[in-house]
Amino acid sequence: MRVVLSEDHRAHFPDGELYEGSLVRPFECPERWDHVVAALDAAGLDDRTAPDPVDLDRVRRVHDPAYVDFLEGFWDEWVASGRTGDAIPSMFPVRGLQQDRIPVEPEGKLGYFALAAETSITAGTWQAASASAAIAQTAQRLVAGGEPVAFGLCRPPGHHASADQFGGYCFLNNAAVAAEGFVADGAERVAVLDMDFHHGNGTQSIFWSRSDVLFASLHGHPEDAFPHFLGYVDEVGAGAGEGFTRNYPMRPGTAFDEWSGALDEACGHVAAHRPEALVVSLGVDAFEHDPISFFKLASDDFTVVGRRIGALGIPTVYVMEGGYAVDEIGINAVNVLTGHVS
Ligand code: Q9C
Ligand code: ZN
Repeated sequence: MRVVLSEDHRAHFPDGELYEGSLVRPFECPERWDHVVAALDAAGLDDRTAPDPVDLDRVRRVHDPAYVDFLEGFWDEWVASGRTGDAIPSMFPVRGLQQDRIPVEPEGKLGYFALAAETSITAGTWQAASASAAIAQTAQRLVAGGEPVAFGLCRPPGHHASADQFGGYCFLNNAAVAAEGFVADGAERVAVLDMDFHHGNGTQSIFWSRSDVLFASLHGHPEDAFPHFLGYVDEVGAGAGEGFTRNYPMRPGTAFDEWSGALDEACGHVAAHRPEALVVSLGVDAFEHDPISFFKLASDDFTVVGRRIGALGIPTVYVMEGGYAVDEIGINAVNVLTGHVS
């Protein structure tokens, strides 16, 4: 299996994450990547490739150009305005406020393009986020070129990022970039299967009105879990996209027997779509010991997940998403990959 990865992720590591009243060491930390690499080594998955330079024209097929410009240039604006610490959004265009006017002052601009306050922008955020998208693009290119499966070891993750908002540790939506890459290369039908514990609100919103890219997500129920405001079962897409979004919200304590039933259903929808390519948002925060999540999957269950996805027989790009039980993130992610090819 081809693996695409880069050290550029290290450029993004904010000083703190706003969490339960404190600034804590971010859960989304660089050692997550090291543990995945160590597990890839242990499994003999050593066919490694560096990403090609990011193709921003393709990124702009799923992200608002003004948002891409914001991510690329914001840190310099922030510093030029006299700030020295990381940029943490704290004011948002919520109900009752203007939705469509972009403030000039950096704090306002930051809030305009943010969906949550736990995610900071720091000096190296653009370097890391654009490299992460480049990894997804390169993995997609490999699979479009005939590889049956590739893994993009993306960091930062992407599935919470919408066309024009960052948050949930995400800046550019790597899975959406990969899925849209297949469309750009001529695919008529693509599917995104999101197995991260959290709902992939960004990916869902990007493809909401489209029938060519099916989106299916298994996640903590929005009544109970981040991102709180999307991911209900009655969200099925709109217009031409009606029926091409599928949500499987599950309650605290959900274990593999129930979760795998939802996976089977989601895989059924994926198969019925007859996609030419599949993108998997590979979060492993459904793991039983994840510090910020509440499902109960065991490490061995992830092998079964990979086997189930591999049995679909669809050319597949895996992109790394969440997973915060750092010591086990590698084995859990690699179990999916080895399951896929077994
Ligand atoms: N009490 C990803 O897994 N905060 N993002 C959760 C829980 C944000 C997760 C707080 C979690 C974002 C890619
Ligand atoms: Zn997650």
